[in-house]
Amino acid sequence: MLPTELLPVVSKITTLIADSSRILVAAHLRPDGDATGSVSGLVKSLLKAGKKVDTALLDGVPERFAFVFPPVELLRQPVIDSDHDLIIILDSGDESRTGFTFKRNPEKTCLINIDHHASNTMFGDINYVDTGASSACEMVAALLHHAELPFDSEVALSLMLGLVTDSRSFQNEGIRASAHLAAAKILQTGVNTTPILNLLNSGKSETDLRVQGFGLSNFQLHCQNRLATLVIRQSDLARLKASFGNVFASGLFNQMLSINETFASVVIFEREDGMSFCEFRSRGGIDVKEVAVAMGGGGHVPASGCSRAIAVDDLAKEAIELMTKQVNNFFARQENA
Ligand SMILES: [Mn+2]
Repeated sequence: MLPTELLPVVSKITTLIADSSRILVAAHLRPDGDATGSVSGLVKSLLKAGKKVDTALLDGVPERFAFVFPPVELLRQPVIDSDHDLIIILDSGDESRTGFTFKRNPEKTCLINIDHHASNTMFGDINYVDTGASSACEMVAALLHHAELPFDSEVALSLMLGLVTDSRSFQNEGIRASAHLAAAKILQTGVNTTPILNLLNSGKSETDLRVQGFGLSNFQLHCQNRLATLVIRQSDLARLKASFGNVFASGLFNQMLSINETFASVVIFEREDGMSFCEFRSRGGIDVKEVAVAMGGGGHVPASGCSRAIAVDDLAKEAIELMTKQVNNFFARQENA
């Protein structure tokens, strides 16, 4: 389940967990299925192993993922004075993505970074970073398996959530056998995956679908249809009686790539407080992370994002310009190769 070159680091983490009694587990702001699943899966396993565990998610657990979360109280204060033996940060390319400031004595408290983002800054004392992994959940599954930590159907439910959401149901390009081996390990526990299937297949609200309809009627194509772009302003959301969260839940980010000629997309949208967001997606190897990083964000080669406190139309102009260049350069290189 684990690439051979990662065995030493995972063995090191195994020893550190065995030698620790108080562990803090955290993940990124606006937790997605993978952040929620990896945190809750690891926390459940560590609790079952008899560890004292603190769980930190600054934005809390999204309602729709709450069914995987154990009944623990979350730490939500922005500055955490940590005297834990270990801090484990999951699914975060950088420590700042957690939204927390961890005050720790590095002599006493070791920081472990477990992540699969290509933009990871290796911010941990120990970095278990596997950019070929489908999800942080796949990596936690490999760790629990290797460390022989508790891995029952409750742990499995959490890990399945991030495995299927981050891999888009195993449809991502370059998905490895290890993702399927993690799924096998999860299913071997006898976990009932019906709640996850319901979430994937019937998890949208009426408003999510109205926002999806708006997006499908208003996207634009550029670069000989290779690039799809969509801007959703607060005025559009107000007319649909929708909010910022409905854009994430609409499925639009990936749907732009279902056009057979389209290889990259960007959706630019606005939150109630004026913060503006971009979500980039691609297929065929176009690197959208480069664009996201240039705009102050991060992520993966095929899926990245950024957010800035500027007007949505200004962010859209910049994003569309940079994406146009990225797509044109990619195809120019292909044609010259
Ligand atoms: Mn992830």
